Amino acid sequence: MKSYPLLSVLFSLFFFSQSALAESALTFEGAWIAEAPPSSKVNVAYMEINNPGDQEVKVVSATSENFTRISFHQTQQKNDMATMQHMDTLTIPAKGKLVLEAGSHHIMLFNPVKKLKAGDQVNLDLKLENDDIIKLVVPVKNQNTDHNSHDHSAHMHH
Ligand SMILES: [Cu+2]
Repeated sequence: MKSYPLLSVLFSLFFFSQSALAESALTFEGAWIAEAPPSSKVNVAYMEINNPGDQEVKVVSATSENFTRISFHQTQQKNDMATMQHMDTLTIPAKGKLVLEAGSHHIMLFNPVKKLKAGDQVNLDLKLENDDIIKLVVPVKNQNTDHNSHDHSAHMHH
């Protein structure tokens, strides 16, 4: 092995901390992933994203080593049916926040490599429009009975 890979890691770490300092970074509160029923092949992540900056910020994609695919959804109530709409980005308004919660915006995590249980921690990387990567460690928690009304396993996905 040459030293190149290590150097590039160090370089990107340096770059990441530089850009985090240079810009008004997003802050994340109360991030959690809901433990899914035994038969379910999806998990859902919730959090509050605050944007103290004076520019709108877009999260364009998310990745995790524990899931083969991640997308952004918004639940909408149509008549008596909750349907999920695919969102290309999570957009956090300038000096504002985006709340990801049951019945609203959420992050949909497909095909867990390892079945998650309450107490587990999941690495989740969010990529911004400017190519910055935000690395989150998100705890897995028991789903409240409230959230059972939004049963993702029953939904069709596009
Ligand atoms: Cu969804």
